[in-house]
Amino acid sequence: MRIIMLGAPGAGKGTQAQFITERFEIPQISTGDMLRAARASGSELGERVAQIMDEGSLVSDEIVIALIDEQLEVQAGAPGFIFDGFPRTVGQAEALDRLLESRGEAVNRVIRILVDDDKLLSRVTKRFEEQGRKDDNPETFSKRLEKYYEDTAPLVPIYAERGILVEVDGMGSIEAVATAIDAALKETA
Ligand code: B4P
Repeated sequence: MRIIMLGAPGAGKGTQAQFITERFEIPQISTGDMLRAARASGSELGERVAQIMDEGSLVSDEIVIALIDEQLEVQAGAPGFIFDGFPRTVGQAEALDRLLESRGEAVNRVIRILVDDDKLLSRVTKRFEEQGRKDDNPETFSKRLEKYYEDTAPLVPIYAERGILVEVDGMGSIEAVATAIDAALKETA
């Protein structure tokens, strides 16, 4: 099973990917986590991505695709993957198709978590107050949301046309959303 978590920043992609990882026993590949690890390492790459993330922009396709390629090698033999926060652009989606195809694999499901903009802002603002993640400050968040609509939302019709898109209401509690995803995955299995 190869699953993509799709949704606006703060929709709960990472939160829900953790539940799916446990249920299907497949690894979670989070580009956000990988990029945060790169910046924490203090490497030259880390310094470059830190600036991009803090201003609410997307890290270049080239960097992100290289990270994914590396992870697919590291995790070769896994029964599937959950891609959390990737792909975020049409270029990334095309690269993922190529990477999987070269391994005789393909994406099986795309779970789109739907949350209103106001709710996204309140969740991310809460995390900003609690954890101080720089890209969660309200001003940067509106830039991230803009980038989502510009660069990531165009993926929705692409996956819908393939018949692998599953849409889930993400407005409820974490548990309610997890239950809805579980039901949607069962229904489309
Ligand atoms: P990510 O780490 O992917 O961050 P995100 O979009 O904000 O998070 P997500 O939707 O996973 O929300 P979460 O579960 O954390 O990306 C960060 C940055 O990295 C990007 O802006 C970009 O710069 C860069 N990046 C990452 N991938 C990239 C790529 N492929 N290409 C280019 N750049 C890339 O939930 C958010 C908060 O809401 C949490 O505090 C959570 O507890 C809460 N929450 C979740 N679900 C809830 C619910 N149902 N009810 C109440 N609260 C909930």
